[in-house]
Amino acid sequence: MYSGWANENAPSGAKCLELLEVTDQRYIDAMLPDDEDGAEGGSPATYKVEVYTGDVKYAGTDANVYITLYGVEGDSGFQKLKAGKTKNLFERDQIDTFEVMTDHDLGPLHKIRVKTDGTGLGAGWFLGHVLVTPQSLPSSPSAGGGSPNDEIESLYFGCNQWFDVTEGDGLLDRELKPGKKPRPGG
Ligand SMILES: [Ca+2]
Repeated sequence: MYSGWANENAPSGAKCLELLEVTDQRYIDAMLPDDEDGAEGGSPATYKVEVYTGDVKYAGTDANVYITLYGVEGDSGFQKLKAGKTKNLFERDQIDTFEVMTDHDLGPLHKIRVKTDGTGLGAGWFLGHVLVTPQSLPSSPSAGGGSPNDEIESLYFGCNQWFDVTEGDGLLDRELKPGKKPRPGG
């Protein structure tokens, strides 16, 4: 019967079209990353973040701490500061070092935001300051493997305040601006 022949052909024709579309879409998707090469700020960046917990009684905390870096080219997003290995973070008079990674270079940083979730016993935290140092990317692994490039300037974000609902202004969320590192005895 002609109708049967026609009905059999129609779906297979449609299938062919679908396959073509899928192939097309995959082709386009595969091409997209290449097209983005010319886009601004496309390469990922890493920032070394050093957090100094103040030398004050009960300064340490076991609460979770989060950071956002703000640059002229965008922000890092809300990121939890966590250690690669198990370590008691954010204890009194202690420096904890982290890496914050972003999908593009943020440009000159003008602000950071630090926040704790206030969890755990004695959740209060006295933050001394935060140092942020943009890291140069290992574009070509060198044989020497020493320090990356020249010295890159660290940004000093002073705080010297509590992140504690029962201390000071009670804030658990602060924005810090870069400033001059106070000289000892100065
Ligand atoms: Ca701790």
